[in-house]
Amino acid sequence: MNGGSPDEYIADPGLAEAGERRIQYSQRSMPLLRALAGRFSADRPFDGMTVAACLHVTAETAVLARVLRAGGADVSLAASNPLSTQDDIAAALAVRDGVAVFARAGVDRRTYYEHIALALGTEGPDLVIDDGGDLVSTLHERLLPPRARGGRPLRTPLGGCESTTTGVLRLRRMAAEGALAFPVIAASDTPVKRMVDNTHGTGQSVIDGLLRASGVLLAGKTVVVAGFGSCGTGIAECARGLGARVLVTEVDPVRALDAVLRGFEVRTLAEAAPLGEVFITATGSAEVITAEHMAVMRDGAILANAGHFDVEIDVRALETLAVGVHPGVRPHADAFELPDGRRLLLLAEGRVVNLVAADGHPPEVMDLAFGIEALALAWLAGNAEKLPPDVHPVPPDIDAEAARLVLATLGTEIDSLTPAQRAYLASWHSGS
Ligand code: RBV
Repeated sequence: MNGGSPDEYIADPGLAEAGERRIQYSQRSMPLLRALAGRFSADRPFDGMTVAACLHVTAETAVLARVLRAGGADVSLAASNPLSTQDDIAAALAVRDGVAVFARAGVDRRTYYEHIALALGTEGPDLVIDDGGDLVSTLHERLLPPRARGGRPLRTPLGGCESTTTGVLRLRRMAAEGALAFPVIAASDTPVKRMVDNTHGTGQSVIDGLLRASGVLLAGKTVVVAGFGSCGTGIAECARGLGARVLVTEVDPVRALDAVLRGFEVRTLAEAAPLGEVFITATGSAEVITAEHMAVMRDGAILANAGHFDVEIDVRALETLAVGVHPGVRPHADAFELPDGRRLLLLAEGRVVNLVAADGHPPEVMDLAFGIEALALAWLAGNAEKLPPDVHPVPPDIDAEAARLVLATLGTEIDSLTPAQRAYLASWHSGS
């Protein structure tokens, strides 16, 4: 769908073999996507279609790209974060699979957006799969002719899928303004994705990134988790599982109560700032940890962000406060020296720590998350024209189908309702 040679936009095509080994390794733990590859190569739901993806370029994403290819799609892929690309995986997809990959680890902001624009091709894709909303917003800017340049507008895609909560919130704001031009399915809102991906996937992989980057012992440490949504819950539980004392901060009274009832200490961030030894933001909001908090933090405090965008920790404030910076004290860890001699350690430049300092979610998690998205995209390929341009839930059958397929591969059987139970549940007559 694009004219560029695939090698031009990736770091090193020579890494393809190393990438292939890791893709194969992940694929072994992705039974749902393996089953879908078989189904899609028979049904070819995407025959003749182009799919533009903006996702973290990981081994699991590569398995998804192959499933889409098996279904007949022409696939292009840009990164959904400038630091999360795994260059060996980008090489394997570009060299071995004919996927048009525009992704290199460590690109600047301009190149990041150029790569997304390239992934959209010259005509525009039929379907999109996004993570955070950068591809969909870039695409919208190019649906109308850029008058100054006199360029040709892209055609409107049939539909798309959004992977993450931050992206869904952004799309809802677009839809509310009447700016969304095509239907998008909010994959991150399904119960299965929330449970498996947000809670368990984020919980484990954020701790993985924190440990790899800082090497800290969590047992006995005071860990502050800002935000107790489905991601923050998983992070708090995992940190507690490793023996940390976990303080939670929230703005939502229901979530705060949930945290209290699960045995966490709920504090304001101002209260928690001088107590915490590790801070992890997972709010999806901006300006959560600010100069005011940094001013009272303990020497050696570690700051990490798990949110999609790098806006939760005020990195600029930290740079301004610091009298000295020691970059790379460990991979993905920079120490900031404050005028009074305290040092604060910032991980992954304040970007999403589980994907920058670790490998992201484990394959078992992404199997379900991407399985749901692959099924949703195939459904859109046949049904998108019936949907108005808005944010739509994943059709409920898809969640159940994904769970059923995974249970089948595990050899786990479940009961079904008897006719008597079905009649009971359908009636309002019988009480006690
Ligand atoms: N995520 N992808 C991976 N291993 O490919 N790990 C995490 C991976 C996704 C996750 O599903 C969520 O939608 C998003 O990254 C957060 O940016």
